[in-house]
Amino acid sequence: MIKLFWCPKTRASRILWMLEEMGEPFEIETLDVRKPETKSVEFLAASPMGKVPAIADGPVKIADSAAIALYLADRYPASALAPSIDDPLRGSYLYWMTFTPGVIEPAMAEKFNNWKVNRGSSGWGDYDLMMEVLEKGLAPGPWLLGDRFSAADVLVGSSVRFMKLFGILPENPVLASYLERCLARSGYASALARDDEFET
Ligand SMILES: N[C@@H](CCC(=O)N[C@@H](CS)C(=O)NCC(=O)O)C(=O)O
Repeated sequence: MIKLFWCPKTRASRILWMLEEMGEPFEIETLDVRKPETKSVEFLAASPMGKVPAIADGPVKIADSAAIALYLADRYPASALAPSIDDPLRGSYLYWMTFTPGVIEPAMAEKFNNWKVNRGSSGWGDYDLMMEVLEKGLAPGPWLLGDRFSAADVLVGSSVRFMKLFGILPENPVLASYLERCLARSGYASALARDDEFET
């Protein structure tokens, strides 16, 4: 059975959402990333940096939201969260699957730390360019791949929620309605409800 290494109010909520969308059986090992003594040997084998989320699925042990989401969507195709390899949507899917770790998260760090970056030479462009491209990608809707909800929406939707939580999401009807659609999914609602059960 898939095991999710999870800590409340962290990026682990993304993979809990993903698992809820998939409908495959899974179990959760709860830890507190701030308390090293709660990090099991199995968790550290899955997550070399000691970061959540991580999963164990039989012999497969991996960390990092995007790597995990890519793995799960392909490994469990019945969940229909990834276009197949010969589907024309596959390219766009892969682009958006790497947008969170490769573009959104560095751009968030830029914003928080007030870095001055050169849009042309920084791999993520800059925060404003990231927002522009994100909004353009979401504008046709309802999902990044049009009518088709995918694992890319789990990664990007959760990143949009984090940006809102941290007060760096611009007021924008496209972003706001996308976030609303994500939050209305029962899988996301139950993943976030679990966060609320824990005091941190
Ligand atoms: N790129 C990773 C980042 C994971 C990450 O930084 N997780 C934080 C919690 S949101 C963590 O585990 N921090 C604890 C630590 O670094 O010790 C992903 O997207 O999964």
